Order: sequence, then C-alpha cells, then structure tokens
Amino acid sequence: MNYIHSTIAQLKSSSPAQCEFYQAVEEVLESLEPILENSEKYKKNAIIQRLVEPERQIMFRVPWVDDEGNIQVNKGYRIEFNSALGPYKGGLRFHPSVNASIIKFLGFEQIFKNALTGLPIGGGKGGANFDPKGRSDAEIMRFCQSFMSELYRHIGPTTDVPAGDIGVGAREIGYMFGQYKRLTGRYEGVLTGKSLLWGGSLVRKEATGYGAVYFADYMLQARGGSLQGKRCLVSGAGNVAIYAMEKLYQMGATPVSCSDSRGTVYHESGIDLDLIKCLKEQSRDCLSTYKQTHPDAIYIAVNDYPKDGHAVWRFNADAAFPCATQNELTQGDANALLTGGCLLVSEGANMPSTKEAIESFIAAKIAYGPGKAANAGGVATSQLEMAQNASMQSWTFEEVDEKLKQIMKNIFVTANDTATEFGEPGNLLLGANIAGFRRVADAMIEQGVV
Ligand code: NDP
Ligand code: 2IT
Repeated sequence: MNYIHSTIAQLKSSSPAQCEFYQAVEEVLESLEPILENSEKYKKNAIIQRLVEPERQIMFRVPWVDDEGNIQVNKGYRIEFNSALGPYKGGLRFHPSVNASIIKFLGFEQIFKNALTGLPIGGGKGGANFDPKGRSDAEIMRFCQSFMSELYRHIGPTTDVPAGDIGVGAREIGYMFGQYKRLTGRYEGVLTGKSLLWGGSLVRKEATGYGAVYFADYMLQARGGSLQGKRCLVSGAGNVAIYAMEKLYQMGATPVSCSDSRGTVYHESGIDLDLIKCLKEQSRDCLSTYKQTHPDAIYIAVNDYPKDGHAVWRFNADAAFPCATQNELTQGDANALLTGGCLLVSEGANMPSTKEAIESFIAAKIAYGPGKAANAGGVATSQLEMAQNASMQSWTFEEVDEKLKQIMKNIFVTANDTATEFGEPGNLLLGANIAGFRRVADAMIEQGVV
C-alpha cells in the first residue's frame, strides 16, 4: 500500500464511521501524489498525518426550552482543524443531518480553501444537529444563546472566528453575538456575517454566490468564452444560490432553476429572483408556492426525483452551479449534464459533486471549479470583515466587491498555474488541492512539530 493509502487506512481505523470526512480527505490526498513524490520534506515532517487530525475537537450539549415549555437537547460542535495560517475560520451549520463526520469534512475543506485565498486564516467549522425549520423566532434565539453559552469560551477575534453556513444567517449571527457580548463583556469581531448596523461588511451576504460566478467567468475567459447569454442551472435557494443567481443576471446569463430540500423549480424564461428572495429571505416558505405566481414554471417534488440523482440537473443548460449541499450531484446527474451540453460547473456548495461526478467532469475536460476554490469568496469576504473590524473602518460596497473579484481571480490563476506546473493543464481540482496544500504545509514545517 502506498503512503497516501496507508494514511487513509490509518485514519479510517482511528476515526471510524465518518464517510463524508473520508471522501474529502481522499479527494485531497489523491491529488497530492505528484507533490509528495517530488518533495521528501512533506513525508519527513509527517504533514499529511498531521493535517488529517484536527488540532482540537469540541463537542458539547446544547439544552434549550421550546415554546411549549419542553426541554430539548442538541449536540454542538466546533472543530478547530488547523491554525498554521491564522486564527481558525469557518462557518457554523445548523441542520438535522449534522454530525462529527460532516463537521470534519467541512473543516478539512476549509483549511485548503482558506489557504487558497492567500489571507491569514486557518481552518475550522462547527454547528449543531438542530433543525431550525418551523421554529419560532424566540426558539431560534434561545437555541443560539444556549449554543454560545458553551462556544464563547473557545472563540475570539484572534483565536477562532465563526460565521454562517446552512441554517445560520444574519439572524442567528445576531443572537449569538448578543450572547457572546453578554458573557464576555467585550464588543469585538468574534463572528463574521454580522448585520450592517453593527459591524458587518458590505458584500459579505452576497460574497459566496457572487464569488462562484466570478470564478466561473474567469474559467470561461481562460477558454475564450464568457457567461453572456448562458443558460444556467442553479441548485439551492438559500444564501449562496440567491446571490449566485443575482450575479448571473448582472453578467448577462439566465438562471433557469433552483431547488430546496422539498423540490426543484425550472423556469424556462428565467427564475423570478425577487419572488425567491421574498419566499426564502422573508417568509421562509417552500418553493412549491412558486407556481402560484408563475404557472408556466415546472415544479418537481423530491418524491418524483430520478432514482440515481436530483431533478435539478436533468434539464439542458450551458452551466451548472450546485449551491445547496454535499453530494447533491451524482454520477447520473453528471452524465445528464454532459449529454445536455453543459460546459461549466462552478461549485457554490461544499463538496456538492460525488467523486464519480467529478471524475466525469475532468475526463470530459469541461470547466470544473471545485468548491474550495469557487466558493472561497464567502470566507475571503469574512476576512475582509475582520480587517475592517480590527481597524475600526468600513469600506464601501465597491471597494469590497473589487477586492472580492481580485481574490477570486488570484485563486483561479493560482489553481490554473499549479495544474499546468504539475502536468495537467485545466485540472483545477488538482491545482487547487496542491496549491492550498503547499501553502499550509510549508507554514506547518516552518512552525515546527506542533
Ligand atoms: P442556506 O441555509 O442559506 O441554504 C441552503 C439551501 O440548500 C436551502 O435552499 C436548503 O433548502 C437547501 N438544502 C440544504 N440542505 C439540503 C439537503 N440536505 N437537501 C436538499 N436541499 C438542501 O445555506 P447556504 O446557502 O449558506 O449554504 C449552501 C451551501 O454553500 C452549503 O454547502 C454551504 O456549506 C456552502 N457554503 C456557504 C457559504 C456561506 O457563506 N454561506 C460559503 C461557502 C460555502 P431549504 O430551504 O428547504 O432548507
Ligand atoms: O464554507 C464556508 O466557507 C463558509 N460557510 C463561510 C465561512 C466564513 O467564515 O465566512
């Protein structure tokens, strides 16, 4: 067994039953073969064995009282994965599917994503198996306060700076910030994604979706094309999907689909974004009501999805933007996309494509932007929020957007150049994994055995 596969085998025996985490680790480590072969220093310093083991894993009880007076108990997590490049940085996910495997896969991805931004941020992730669906505002507040009552002792503006992810937006960040301030007495930039009224940064809300579209445009420009006139499939209808669709319209493309956990909407003439914002950002409703306003749209409920995948990828289009969740784009979906003429996939979500789907995209040589590169605009803009908080300044929308564009361009150029350097031009998966790894690994070596 070679070095990489024996490291993965050891990981599976020391951390059993964490399939999403193994998937993320295998994808990265298998890309590292060429660099590990060329440089003895990574093996000598046991870099990959150290990288796959989080520096610290915090798991805690989150008790709270619901509106009926019942006591509820959830499981909370913060995984502080790697601090070689800066304070731990990464989101919090509140979703019933959350477990240690999911938080570890997200934290592991975050290390390389954050390294690719070129900014001084380490990798971390957290969350809880709490289901916000159907909960009142008061219940959400009590849950967030209880979650922060444990988390506050582990975080700080120069140690660990959480943000949002699935199920955590400005409302939840507000309640958590309030509780942090109450417990510590300190008003500081300990969370990002804050409201614009009290320390948030312009463009943070839009940044992940906008960034995934900027990244797509850089991929197409390098191939002599552009997004102008392209028909795009988008999945998800949350923060990332909404602002990906907004930027697609601004760049002359047309998003024709979106989805939520209950179903998919396909609208030939283009998704009505104002309606989606109203349904998802205000009334927190489900997408099935879209057809009441647009009878010409198609709605497919989850029960009617194809057996081997997801309805949202079964329409013909030029480009695909998976912006919902992990493993939402299967081999069957990848085949359907390629047959339908899709030339580009830019991942707004974390690990949305299965291993087999990614292999199909790379074999077909379409423009494929892996999540850790394409969706890095969110965390990068979080770091811009930290910089503004630390210097007590606030930058204009245009200033932040310009920095975001430049960061996405740098990530594209770095991944693309690294792919060429290692003999696989255009393979941005390989390029992003090696470039992210190299920055973290070299920092770890310089900082000694810690
Ligand atoms: P939101 O909670 O705002 O939206 C998530 C969307 O995806 C919702 O429409 C939700 O449906 C749908 N969804 C979530 N889980 C599932 C599931 N298991 N099956 C089907 N649909 C699902 O989250 P974000 O938009 O913030 O996050 C989306 C993705 O982007 C995640 O992978 C996240 O890790 C990633 N990401 C987010 C960043 C950020 O800044 N927010 C940064 C980088 C990556 P419903 O409305 O029914 O709940
Ligand atoms: O996956 C991600 O990069 C995020 N959820 C955003 C993290 C952040 O710290 O802004």
